[in-house]
Amino acid sequence: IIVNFIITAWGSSGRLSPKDRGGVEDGPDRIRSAGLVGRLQAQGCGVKDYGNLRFDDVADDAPAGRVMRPRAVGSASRTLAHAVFTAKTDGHTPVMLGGDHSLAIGSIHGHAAAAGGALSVVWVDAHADINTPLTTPTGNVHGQAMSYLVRELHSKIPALPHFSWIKPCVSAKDIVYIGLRDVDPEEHYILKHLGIKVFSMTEVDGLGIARVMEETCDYLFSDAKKPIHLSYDIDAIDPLLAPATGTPVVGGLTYREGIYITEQICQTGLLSAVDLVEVNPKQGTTEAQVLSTVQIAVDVLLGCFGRRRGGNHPAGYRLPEP
Ligand code: 4U7
Ligand code: MN
Ligand code: MN
Ligand code: MN
Repeated sequence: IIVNFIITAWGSSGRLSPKDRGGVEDGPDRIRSAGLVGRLQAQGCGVKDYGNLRFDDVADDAPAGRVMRPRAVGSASRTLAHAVFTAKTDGHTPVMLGGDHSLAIGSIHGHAAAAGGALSVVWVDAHADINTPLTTPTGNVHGQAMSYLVRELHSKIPALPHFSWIKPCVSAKDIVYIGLRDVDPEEHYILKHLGIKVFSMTEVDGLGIARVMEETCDYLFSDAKKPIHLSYDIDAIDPLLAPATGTPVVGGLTYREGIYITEQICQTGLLSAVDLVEVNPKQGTTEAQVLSTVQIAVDVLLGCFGRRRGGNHPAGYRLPEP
C-alpha cells in the first residue's frame, strides 16, 4: 500500500479543560515515546512532528456560568485552530494528540476553515460530548466540544469569554457517532432532535462492527464525498484494555473493533485529519495499564494511516534475485 500522506503530529500540552485529576497533558509524550513517529515512517508515511503547542496560562479565569476555564480553553483552541489550518493548507493530514477532547473544537474548526466546503465528522467515543454550556452537568468543556461546532445548535450556545471567534462549521447530518454508552439525557435529546446518526454499543452489538462501518460509509457518501475528520477518544475502547483515561465506561469496543474502524476509515481515502485524545498516564494504576492504553492509541493511528492486520509491503517491492 502506498501511503503518501505527510503527517503533522503534536500534542495539546496542558489541560484544556479542568479535570478532577490532571495527567492528560502527558498523553502525547507517552504516545511519542512508544515510537509513533518511527512506526508511521516505517509504514511509508512522511511525518513532521510539530511538537507540543504551548498555551498561556490565563490568570483570572472564573467560570462562565457552568463552563470552567473558558478563557484558557477558548484561546488555546484558537491557537490550535490556526495550527491545523496551516497544516491542512500545507497539504498535510494533521494528527492531534491529546490532551482532552476539548481540543476537537480548535481542531475541527481549523480543518473546516482549510477545507472550504463541508466536512464529515466520525466521532468514536463512549460519550457524545455534545452538552451545551447550559446542559453540562460537570462544566467540563471536553463534554461539550461538539455543541460549539454543530450549526443546528448555534442558537442554544450563550456567549462565553474567548469563545466569540468560534463559528459552527459542521452540519448535524454530516456527523456519525460510534461507541456511545454514556450519554446524558440532554445530550440524548439533542442527538434525537437533530437526527444525528449514532451507532451506540447497542448497534455495535446488534449489527457487528462490519455492518456499522458499512452503514457509516454509505451514510456519509450518500451525499457528496467530503473530507473526513476522525475524532477518536481512547475511552471508546473497553477500559479493561485501555484503562489509562479520565472517564472510563464499562462495556466498550474490543481492540479488534477499535482497529477495524480505523482500517475502514483509511480505506475510504478521505481521511483528512485525526484527533487521538484522552490518554491519561496518571489514570493507570500500573505501568502495564499505561503501556496497554498507549499501545492501543499507537495502533489506532497506524490503522488510520494504512497499517493492515493482513500485512503490508512497500509499493515497488521486488523479491531478491538469487
Ligand atoms: B470525554 C459528561 F457528565 N457527559 O459532560 C460531561 F458524564 O471527552 C462526560 O468524552 C464527558 O471523555 C466526557 O462532563 C468527555 C459527564
Ligand atoms: Mn470525548
Ligand atoms: Mn469519552
Ligand atoms: Mn474522558
